[in-house]
Amino acid sequence: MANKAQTGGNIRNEDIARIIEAIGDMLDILGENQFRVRAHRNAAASIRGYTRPLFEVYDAGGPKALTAISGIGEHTAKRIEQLLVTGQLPYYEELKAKVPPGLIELLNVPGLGPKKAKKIYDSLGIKSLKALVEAIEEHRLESLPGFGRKSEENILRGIKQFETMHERILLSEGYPIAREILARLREQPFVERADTAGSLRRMQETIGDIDLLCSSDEPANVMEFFISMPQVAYVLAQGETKSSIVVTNGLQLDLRVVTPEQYGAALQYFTGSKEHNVHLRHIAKVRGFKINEYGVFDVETDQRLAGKTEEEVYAILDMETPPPAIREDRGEIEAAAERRLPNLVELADIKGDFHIHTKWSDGLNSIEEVIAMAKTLGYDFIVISDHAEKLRIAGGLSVRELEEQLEVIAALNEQHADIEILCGMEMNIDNDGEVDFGASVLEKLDVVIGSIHGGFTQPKEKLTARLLKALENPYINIIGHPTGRVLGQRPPYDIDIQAVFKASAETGTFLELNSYPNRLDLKDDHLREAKDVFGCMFTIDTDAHVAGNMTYMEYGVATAQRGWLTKQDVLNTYNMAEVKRMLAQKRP
Ligand code: DGT
Ligand code: CA
Ligand code: CA
Ligand code: ZN
Repeated sequence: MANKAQTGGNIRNEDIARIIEAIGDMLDILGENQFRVRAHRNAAASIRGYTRPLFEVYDAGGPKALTAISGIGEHTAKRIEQLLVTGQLPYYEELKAKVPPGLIELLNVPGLGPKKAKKIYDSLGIKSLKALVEAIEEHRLESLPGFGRKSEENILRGIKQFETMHERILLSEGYPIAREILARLREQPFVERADTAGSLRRMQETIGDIDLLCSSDEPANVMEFFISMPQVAYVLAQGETKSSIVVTNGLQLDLRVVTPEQYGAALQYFTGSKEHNVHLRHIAKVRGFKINEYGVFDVETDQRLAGKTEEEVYAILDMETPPPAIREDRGEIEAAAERRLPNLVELADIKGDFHIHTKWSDGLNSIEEVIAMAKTLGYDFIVISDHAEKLRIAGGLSVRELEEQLEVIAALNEQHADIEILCGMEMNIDNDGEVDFGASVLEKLDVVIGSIHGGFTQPKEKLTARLLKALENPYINIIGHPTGRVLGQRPPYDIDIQAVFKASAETGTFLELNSYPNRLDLKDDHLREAKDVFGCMFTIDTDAHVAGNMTYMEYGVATAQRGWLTKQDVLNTYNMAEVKRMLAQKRP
């Protein structure tokens, strides 16, 4: 049995991948065997794409379990083990000592490989990101052989990406702990009300920090409780009504305490967004009111008019209360004043999930385990949608394997009367817009997803043509993760998105809102445009490769809300008979 991962046990896959990748880069710089260099890069890519935390894999099965992950050999597994158990990797430290620190800093820039980094370092003596930005601004890189205006732009973009990647975290990295701490706060007798605020309450895809708010008549008790919670790693600041802590996974949380009388005004203010608040303040001013985190006041008499609840704050301005997810000053204030706020889709409306992988391809769980999870989520249906054979790296199914899966699913449907299991597949849209299987196979499936998994850097026309061709395929019901972005890692591919929306609406093809927290693709603004301008319809899918990640639906629904989607816009909210009827409409 493996040692329980201790010190380093909560290292994220992304951080492990970054270290393994850095090892490969340093080996490259040191002129080591290219085979070893590539092996490290492959392992890093594989870890990045792996959804289950490696520390869990390791806890369950030791280093041997790690080698089951593609790209991870025995050597790498041992190193990961070392990292997980001790939080240290001496081999990595050793390599770092051989490479100048300035060069290591340059290696952090996405898209700047070791060869180019070394050239910049050696020829121009640039030893930091700051110096690199300056050199680009002065166009000093252009003089280097193999560099030009274009590569300067690319490097600058890489630096920006690196910086934003480190300023903000994914919503999913902060949300669970915020919710956990909120629940603890609400249990305390001296806490009257407590909520999240800021970008986390608005469920923005990335957040700068975690804002919490509570009301109490005993602020000292609240502060004392907050800084003594077991999750606290250290206390950054402790005040009478505001404290900041860092929790064990490195995130910062701020808690403010206000009086019960002020709570609504404070919650409104600290929820933001800033743009929403600025607009609201303007409306208040026109009416002779002043609005701030303490309440709404009459400017002339200074009399306090509202502030105990958020509803009260909006009501005094003659408005309905807009749901936090849409408080971005993008029309919600007008809608609230005209009493035509959208009836946003909610998690409770979701009756199923259209995009789930199992161990038949690159998922981790069996179909039975997926069914069990679906039942705990209260679903009426699920779609098993594994990859097909052309996506070999994802263990895609051959026609024969698919036929076998169809039989297995039919048998499972016999056993489970309370849930319907649909057989779908995720087709890979190739460079010509063709997919793995033709009509004779696809017609056997209940649902077909078409997604792009490669060729991301092709010209706009080519990428768009691939998607348009797939949209015209009468068997493809859903376009998976339509823009291909991966937050902090990969920009969306360059497509004519409006042409895709138009074709989606015309062909009756649903657009996926992929709930995976680093995808959330389509994003909020795109959802709204696709709906309002083109009349598209959507599915909210998790693309879970681990049954536990089917709970990511919550992030998808939040993003749908941010895109102003209602129940009617989302296929997963319809009952099975309606879903089948709507899917059948595209079939020949
Ligand atoms: P973040 O943390 O960057 O993801 O974004 P937020 O929206 O959470 O911003 P944060 O944490 O700086 O402040 C929380 C809320 O407080 C913000 O959404 C609105 C409010 N707020 C902060 N600064 C200002 C300000 O200067 N004016 C107004 N009207 N509201 C502000
Ligand atoms: Ca914030
Ligand atoms: Ca804040
Ligand atoms: Zn998928």
